[in-house]
Amino acid sequence: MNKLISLSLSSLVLLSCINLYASEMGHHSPNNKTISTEERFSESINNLNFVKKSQIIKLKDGDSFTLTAAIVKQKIGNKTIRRYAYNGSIPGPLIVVPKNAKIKLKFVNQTDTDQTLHSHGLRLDYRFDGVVGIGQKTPVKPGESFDYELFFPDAGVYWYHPHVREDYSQDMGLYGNYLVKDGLKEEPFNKQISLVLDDVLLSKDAKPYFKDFTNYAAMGRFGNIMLINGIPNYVTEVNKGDVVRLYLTNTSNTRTFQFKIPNVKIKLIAGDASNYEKQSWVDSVTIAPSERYTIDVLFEKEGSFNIESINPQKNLKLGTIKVIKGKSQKDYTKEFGILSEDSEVIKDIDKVRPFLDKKVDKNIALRVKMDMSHAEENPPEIEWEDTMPEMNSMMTSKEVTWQIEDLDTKKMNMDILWKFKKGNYYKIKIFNDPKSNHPMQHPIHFHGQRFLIVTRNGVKTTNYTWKDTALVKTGETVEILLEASNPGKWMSHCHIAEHLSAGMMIGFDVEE
Ligand SMILES: [Cu+2]
Repeated sequence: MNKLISLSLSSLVLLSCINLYASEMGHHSPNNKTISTEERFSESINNLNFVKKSQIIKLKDGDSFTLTAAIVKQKIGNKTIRRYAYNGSIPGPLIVVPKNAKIKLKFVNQTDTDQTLHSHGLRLDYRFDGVVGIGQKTPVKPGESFDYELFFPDAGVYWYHPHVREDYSQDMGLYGNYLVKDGLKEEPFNKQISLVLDDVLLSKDAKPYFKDFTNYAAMGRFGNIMLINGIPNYVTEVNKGDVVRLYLTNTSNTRTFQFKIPNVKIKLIAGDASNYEKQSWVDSVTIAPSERYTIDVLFEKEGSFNIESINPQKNLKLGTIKVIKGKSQKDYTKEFGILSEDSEVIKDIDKVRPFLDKKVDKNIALRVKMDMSHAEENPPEIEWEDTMPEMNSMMTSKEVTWQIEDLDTKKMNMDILWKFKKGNYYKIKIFNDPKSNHPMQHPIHFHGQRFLIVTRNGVKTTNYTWKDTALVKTGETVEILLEASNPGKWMSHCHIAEHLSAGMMIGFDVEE
């Protein structure tokens, strides 16, 4: 939405009303319902502990672990704000487990809102997927707990977060990584660091979060302060000569990052749920909400290196890597210089290759229904920034419905319930309609399964990685091949938190 948008008369009236009640407590909303302060989530920081440093927790097969979500406070810039944290930290503990481990995780809710724990990307038992109404009967109420049984069949980087009002609870700080290690593989790097990318909105025009609806429902709540591992101006230190493995996760509500460290060589290793077939050199990594990428970086020179997110509108500095002259260590420079292949991933995908050219099984289109007239003639492929913050903040899930339409059955959102058979592959063609009222990119996530991105605008992928989320840009057609490997009741949805709250989800079953 770069250009001016013309509004219909009714929406102008509506928007000005919302504007009033957002700034004046107790004002009447468009529905003539009194909005009281109770309907906002609390912003109090009384009697709260400060957020702590995140821990690394190593677990083995059969272990049990307790994860407690609670209310904390955090100083960001010159503001101290109310936050949510898992085990006191943002991100929550980095949970390191061996591949194929089964873990019992007791989740305790000490926040003041309903929660669940969703383990993003894990092909686990659907009853422990944390989706209310599908795998889990009820949310975990404040003061209650729930015992999750987790299973980690795939090596790589995954993450956990609530699956109730993500636009609020996740934005408040509820997210953390799982790192699943394949103990048999040699790892040619000196140091590994998980970088969780996020942003938070603390500008003077920021609107509060409301209990009964989601605001910023058009573009999502873009933050104005960039966070790595929960903090602005993140700094870390590595030694000169180090090859550093960076695990990137985007936990923001809506921001797509174009991750870059200028003046170093970056090697792309892995996507969401596996290594790439072949490693490659990259300048930057485009990472949408909920996606993960693993990269190796060689720091040959001492000095300060910026971590940036670059886009056509802004260059954002996310943090700094300080390269110091450290003590001598194993030299992985030679290994770093080689682009290797992962024979296991290649073998795994060999089994799937016969299905890559199969016919399309499901056709969906991504659209929005809102009380606004046509927006743009040439919308950008990715909305990198909130280009219309005033209007975006006023659009709520009551006026905006984001839609996934099944083009064959004409069904919409949760009226869609696909039936898949375990062991089969399904080609799903996703069209992001650029003529929709407000076209925008959507990171489409499938729960409990993995898939390959087969084509983008008809162009075939030449180097595969298993994915659980596909960024579908405005106007783009993306074909994915879903491997129905994990039986149960599941959902697929856009991972822009506000789009999910505004309806953008479908259901699917995988039957034995
Ligand atoms: Cu979306």
